[in-house]
Amino acid sequence: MSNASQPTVFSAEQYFRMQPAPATLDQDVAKVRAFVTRQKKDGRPVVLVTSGGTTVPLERNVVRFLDNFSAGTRGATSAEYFLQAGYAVIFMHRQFSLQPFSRHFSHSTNPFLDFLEIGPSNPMSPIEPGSSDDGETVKVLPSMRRELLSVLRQYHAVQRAGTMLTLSFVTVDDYLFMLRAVAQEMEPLGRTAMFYLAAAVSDFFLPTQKMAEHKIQSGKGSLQIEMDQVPKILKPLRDDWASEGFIVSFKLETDPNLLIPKARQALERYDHKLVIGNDLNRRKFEVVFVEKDPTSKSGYQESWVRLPEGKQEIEEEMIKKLVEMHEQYMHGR
Ligand code: 9Z3
Repeated sequence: MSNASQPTVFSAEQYFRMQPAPATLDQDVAKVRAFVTRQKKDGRPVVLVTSGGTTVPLERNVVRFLDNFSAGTRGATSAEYFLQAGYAVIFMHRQFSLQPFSRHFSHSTNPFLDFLEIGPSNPMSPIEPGSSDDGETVKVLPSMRRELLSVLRQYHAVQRAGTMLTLSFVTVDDYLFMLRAVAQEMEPLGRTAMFYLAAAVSDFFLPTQKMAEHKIQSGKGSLQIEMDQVPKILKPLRDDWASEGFIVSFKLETDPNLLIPKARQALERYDHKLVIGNDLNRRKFEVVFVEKDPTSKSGYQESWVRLPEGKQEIEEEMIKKLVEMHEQYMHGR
């Protein structure tokens, strides 16, 4: 694969006319509408958190696809801190990527089967529901109880309050159609809406009409695929779908020297509130908030957010700062 030749550049409108909408979009939109109406009535700010990577299928009957590294840690962690700060969260994530609360017991880093044990069921209540016939039951290891209890309490509180709506996408098409539809549904929230776009979205896609219908066959030498550019969606998001919302996007780079110039370029192009720059290898320890600032010589203001000593999650600091910025924005400052 190379990007030597110029890929076709589609406008967002062309893209949405050309690509297929996800089959469950209408159902998701109905859920978002009901959720937004309820949160607006309750006077809660709403944040759309996007999380995880998008795929780009190479065949219509998809066997192979292009993917990326994102596990959805940033999005799932941030969603918890937004909930703690009193926000309602629309959590739009890549199917099977990390989710708020359950992320603490992910199958790869902290498998939940490892902190369960089999023990005798309570002899005082011989018909303990859920126990097996031979008097055994499942118990949580004493060493894990405190952690599990704390996460479970928060999870149940959010469920009771009805402040989180979870949606999922797989492909970049799903993601873009869903982002547009959710943003349009959030329009009535005006300035109380925040968009926190942490998903790692592919820059390239393969238009349906250029896609092989069946599994690409080997035996014909090397595989050549030319992809087109995904349209720049932040522009219509800012101009047409969520003109009043507080839009925060992320810029990911692997060359630290590009981080600030690229974040500034994104602000210039899309005119949203804030770009959070992160370097792939340093993203859990430091990020940079880049904003426009007409009073500074460069026209921009950068402030680094770093993981404080003794803390585990940089998202705690990031969300604290964002909530303050959003409050000022909501109050017209
Ligand atoms: C990010 O930069 C996120 O912070 C990460 C989080 C994907 C690095 P993890 O899921 O990683 O916690 O492992 N997201 C945005 C990446 C992106 O696609 N940005 C586009 C770009 O850089 C602009 S929208 O061009």
